[in-house]
Amino acid sequence: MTSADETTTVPTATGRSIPGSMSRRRFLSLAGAAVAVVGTTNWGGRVLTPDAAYGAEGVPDLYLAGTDGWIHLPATPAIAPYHPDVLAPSDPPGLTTYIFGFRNVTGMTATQRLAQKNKAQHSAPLFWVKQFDPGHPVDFTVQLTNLGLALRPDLFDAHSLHWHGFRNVIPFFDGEPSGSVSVPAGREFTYVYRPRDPGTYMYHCHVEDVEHVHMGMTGLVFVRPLQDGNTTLYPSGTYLYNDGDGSTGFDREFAMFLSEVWAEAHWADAHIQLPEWSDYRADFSLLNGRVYPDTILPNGSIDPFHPVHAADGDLIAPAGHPELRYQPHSSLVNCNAGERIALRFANLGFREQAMTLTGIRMRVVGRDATPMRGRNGGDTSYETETLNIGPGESYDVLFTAPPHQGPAAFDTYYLYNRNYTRSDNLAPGGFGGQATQVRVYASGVAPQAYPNDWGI
Ligand SMILES: [Cu+2]
Repeated sequence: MTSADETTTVPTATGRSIPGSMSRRRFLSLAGAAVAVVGTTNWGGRVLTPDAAYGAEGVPDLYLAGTDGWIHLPATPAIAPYHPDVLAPSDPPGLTTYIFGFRNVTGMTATQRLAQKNKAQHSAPLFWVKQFDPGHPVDFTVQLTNLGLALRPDLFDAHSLHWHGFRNVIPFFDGEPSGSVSVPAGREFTYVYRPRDPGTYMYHCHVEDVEHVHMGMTGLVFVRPLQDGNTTLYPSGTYLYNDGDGSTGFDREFAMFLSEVWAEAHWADAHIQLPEWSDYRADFSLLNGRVYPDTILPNGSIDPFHPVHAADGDLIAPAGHPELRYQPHSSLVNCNAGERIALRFANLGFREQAMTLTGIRMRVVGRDATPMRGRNGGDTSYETETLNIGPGESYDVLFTAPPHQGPAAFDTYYLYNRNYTRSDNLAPGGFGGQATQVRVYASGVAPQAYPNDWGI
């Protein structure tokens, strides 16, 4: 996904912009002279010497690995011969679909980290960072390594990290491979971020991005505002934006990441075939990497800064669901009546989606990491029951949990794609899709330890 943030002005060799009236020949002549001067005086002849590119050093805030792997989607009805894939490993049971993806390998030993080859997850690890504070300037660093593809050693593709819609100061850390660096197999690189703009973003590998994104190398990242900690504007002290009035304060937050699986393309990568992308036809619509009703099953270990894994570094499946070992993100929203809930939506499938929350009004307070404020600061937020989310877009919405009605312990509201072929994936009785539940309790849901935490 190439986005506008990658387009910047091009400085000349002398650091000046090019006057519009200057001819190309004149510019080349000046630039050549500048290089010659710099080469002989300032840089001591290093101008044309290849030099290695370096990222940050030291312990990174987060360490991600790119590799391949397998996830679980409903096996029936089958899409012969593509789904389920006959090459899927039998351990854990239930795996059906070949993917490329990321893993959180923060704090692992080298042995554990290398053992995560062919153990990618989808969606990619959810993480967040605090807005850069000029008063306490601390960079956020993410190290990325490339473990290679176990099933396709012939595909020696690099991987990269690209925060979609994110304003990088320089393109070096952008991750778009023709304008910045990417990470070949066996190597590592550390990205440095100074997030200036709070909001919800998505990140993805930008190498062969139609393929790598669709194969699963994508997830959600968000930036917390500097206003966080202010308990005067809103009691929880947690906000979506620096609103100045508490209007984006919330009590709980849930990421809702939308992606898709075209079974034939995933099968093709596993079987050394080339998919014809103009035939694109998503068979599955996923919410946080799962399809309903898997979306309401428990989280795995998803706190990015306190990861828990098996002794060999592998992910631990949610209790009773070994097939979901590599899809750790739940989409179930648990809350108490009266609480204000933030939903962070991002879509990195290739189709527009329409997410409806029945019975509860949502207020859109942010789009594409931009608060809903006009040029004069006026409030442009709006209420809706349905969000139309195009590929590469993000939405921040708030709702207030309605009073508990009972008699059950919780009231259930459905959040689903109003295109029923995507909440049910075209097939009766088996293929779930982009749907989940909001469960409102009278009280007793504990505070969240991290986003998407159930509080139970
Ligand atoms: Cu990649």
